[in-house]
Amino acid sequence: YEHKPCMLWYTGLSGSGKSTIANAVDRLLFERGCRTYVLDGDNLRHGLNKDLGFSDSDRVENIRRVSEMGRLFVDAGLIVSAALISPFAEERARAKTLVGADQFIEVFIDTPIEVCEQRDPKGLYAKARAGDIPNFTGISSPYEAPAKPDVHVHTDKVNVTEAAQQIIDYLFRRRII
Ligand code: GGZ
Repeated sequence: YEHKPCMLWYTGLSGSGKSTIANAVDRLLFERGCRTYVLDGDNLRHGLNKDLGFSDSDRVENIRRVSEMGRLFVDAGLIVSAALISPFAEERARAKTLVGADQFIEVFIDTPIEVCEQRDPKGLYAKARAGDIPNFTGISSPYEAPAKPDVHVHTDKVNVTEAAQQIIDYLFRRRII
């Protein structure tokens, strides 16, 4: 299968399902024979971005590094998935410019904070509410939802399989795959 390189940029709250959906899409693309790579914010924070915390300026730097790295993989011809909260519209716009507007696909994983907090798979929301995690997105740090995402995934209406298919359908329509 032939495909065009691009960057799928997943944005959404902690616990919204970004990584899960990005990995489901990546698997489908891989099965089609696409060359792909996943950049996960939480994973990268254990290595490349170990020195960064969650202040506004550290998040800006986190997003900058991931976009620069993503750009290298796109240049190498891959379909890159970046899953980061990326709470600031301005930084997402910067990433889009850096990667190239026509190769950048903003995917909004739209899960209401009540649902994320209910799931709380790592107990982070409970800790943030208790004041044990400062600058927690959605609680003590802002999240700017995308105004016009390329793909808007309503996770209260679709499951992971359907969400992944919605993104694959978009890539078909755009003739990327
Ligand atoms: C938000 C935090 C925080 C704070 C730790 N705020 O659900 P997770 O655990 O696995 O993913 C979250 C991850 C967010 O890292 P990102 O690199 O995606 O964020 S950003 O794009 O804003 O730079 C969460 C965990 O780190 N985590 N503390 N204070 N999320």
